[in-house]
Amino acid sequence: MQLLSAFPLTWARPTGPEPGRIAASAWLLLAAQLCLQLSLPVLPPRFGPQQIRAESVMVRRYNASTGAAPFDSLLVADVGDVNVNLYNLPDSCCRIRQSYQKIVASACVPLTLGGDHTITYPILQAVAEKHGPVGLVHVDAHTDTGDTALGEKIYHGTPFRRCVDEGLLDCSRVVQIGIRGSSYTPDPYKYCRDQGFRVVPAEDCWMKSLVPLMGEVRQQMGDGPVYISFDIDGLDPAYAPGTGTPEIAGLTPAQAFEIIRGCKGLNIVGCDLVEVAPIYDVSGNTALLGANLLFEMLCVLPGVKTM
Ligand SMILES: [Mn+2]
Repeated sequence: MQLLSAFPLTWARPTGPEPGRIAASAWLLLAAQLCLQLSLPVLPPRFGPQQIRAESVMVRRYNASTGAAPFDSLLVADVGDVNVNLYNLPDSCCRIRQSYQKIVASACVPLTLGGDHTITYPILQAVAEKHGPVGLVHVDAHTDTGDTALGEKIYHGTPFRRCVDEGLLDCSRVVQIGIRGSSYTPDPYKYCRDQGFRVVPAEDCWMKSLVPLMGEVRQQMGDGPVYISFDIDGLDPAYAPGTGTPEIAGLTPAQAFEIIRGCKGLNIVGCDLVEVAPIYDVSGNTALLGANLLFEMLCVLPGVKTM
């Protein structure tokens, strides 16, 4: 049995830290709740983890569709939030990296609730330090490979460029699915392709099953370590309006299930679900979707038995 043990972390809320609290909800693993005081467009996702937790009460023990029984197979714990520095983004990344270094050192596979997509960068620093450069299944409307914004190297549009800079990705084992929308440059995917990433635009996903695509992705990933980073804006805003940078004509929830279920059998070493921004969807449906996608990720982790 793979051990996913509870790990004491401090608990950060927008209203101030309560050191030492470990949330008691049953199944979610970790929230890196990145609060960005200085970058207004990405402020809203800081409330994502708590709303995903709230909606996760509707998620049950077994996956009736796939037969996966994660709670009969793994020790699953919500280990609370990573404490971040509200006034310093680089220091927040440092704190996230240090927290995840402890988590991966204790043989946990972290599933992270976001939060701003920036968090994937320090998480992958810790994950790659343990496992070496990782393959990446990245679902998103955007490639998140920008270089800078207003001169800043760290924000939610740059995490995967920073990961490439630091050698954290096995670039021939990177796939980006659902990419679309208007861009700042005439060929926005050039950087990704130059690195060896496979870019799958949303147009290539429209009105079709993604089961064949995932067969190719499993071949691409091979036996090496794989990280899944799922930006909720990869889905169409009709299904997931609660996000800061929506793009029309995106993936459907059924396609999201096909992508995640298609990762079964891979050597998954971590996952995240990011960019849920509750203020844009007070109904909670986006967060409910996020909670279910995290459950699907839990169901495809190595060691999960089927009924
Ligand atoms: Mn993103």
